[in-house]
Amino acid sequence: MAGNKTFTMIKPDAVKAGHIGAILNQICGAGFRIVAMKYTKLSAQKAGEFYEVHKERPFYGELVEFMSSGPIVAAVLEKDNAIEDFRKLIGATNPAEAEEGTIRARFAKSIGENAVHGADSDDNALREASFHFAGTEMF
Ligand code: 3AN
Repeated sequence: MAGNKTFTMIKPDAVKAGHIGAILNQICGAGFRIVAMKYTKLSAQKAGEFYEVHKERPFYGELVEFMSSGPIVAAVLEKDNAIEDFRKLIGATNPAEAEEGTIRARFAKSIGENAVHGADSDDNALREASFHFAGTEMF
């Protein structure tokens, strides 16, 4: 899936606030095709595994607790230059610094509760997609 796919999650804060439809609309309107999608909830253990790369960071515990606090939407998306274009579409990690009109500027509350996740490399997109989806669930 190198090059043209990315992985995203609509996080518990945005789901709780009722923004699933608006966020998916913005993603599809920006030219991304949905390859796989699931409405699910991570256990604390699964969230811990997903964010294992951040294990040493001071916010790891808070991140795991938040990401397992409610349902999420997980999805694999396809578009040319997917990783970079999706990162641009969602905006900076801290919504206060996110460019106007980006998903985080529109829907995120704080650096911790920032509405959406976007994979930051082809390798991570592949790892994250396989974490959530079997090959038979991607189309
Ligand atoms: P991004 O999601 O923009 O790639 P990362 O990889 O630096 O950002 O951080 C992963 C996730 O960890 C972020 N999406 C956010 O939910 C959380 N996070 C990052 N920095 C902080 C922080 N200073 N305090 C609390 N949570 C944070």
